[in-house]
Amino acid sequence: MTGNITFTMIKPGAVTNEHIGDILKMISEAGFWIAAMKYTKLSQSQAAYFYNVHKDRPFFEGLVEFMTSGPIVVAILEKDNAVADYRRLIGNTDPAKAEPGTIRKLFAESVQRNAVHGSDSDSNARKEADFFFSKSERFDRQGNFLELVPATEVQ
Ligand code: IDP
Ligand code: MG
Repeated sequence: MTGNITFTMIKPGAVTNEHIGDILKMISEAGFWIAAMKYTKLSQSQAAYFYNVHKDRPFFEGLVEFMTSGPIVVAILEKDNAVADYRRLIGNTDPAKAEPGTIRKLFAESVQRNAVHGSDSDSNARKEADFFFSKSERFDRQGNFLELVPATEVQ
């Protein structure tokens, strides 16, 4: 089976406020299969690399500090139209602008401490998934290893 995937992190804040269970429940009920998952903590260099696209933004230093401040949950989510559907489920970056019922509206504390990450494109989803998980750590709904299209073919 070829996965249509996105990548998520439950960020520090949402983890220490004990929202892991609430957020995973919303993810499952929205039809996403949790293809891979782990509990980890980002190093300074991992956080800086992950958010490299934002390195010149005024919020970058604070973002790296926040993202390394405590444990996170990282996961690969599989579903048709995963990237767009997950962005809809999490809501706007700024919880004040997020739709009611979205994960960020419910659990974000601020624009920075906004509960979860969601990939913004298929190619970034693939890069982010490969950054955290090996081939033997991701599974499809039948319990087999999740086969993904070669990274070079992901737009
Ligand atoms: P996204 O997470 O909705 O894709 P991005 O613009 O990619 O939003 O920003 C990455 C992360 O950087 C956000 O999720 C948030 O934690 C943080 N961030 C974005 N904009 C701001 C800001 O204006 N102030 C503080 N933190 C911000
Ligand atoms: Mg983003």
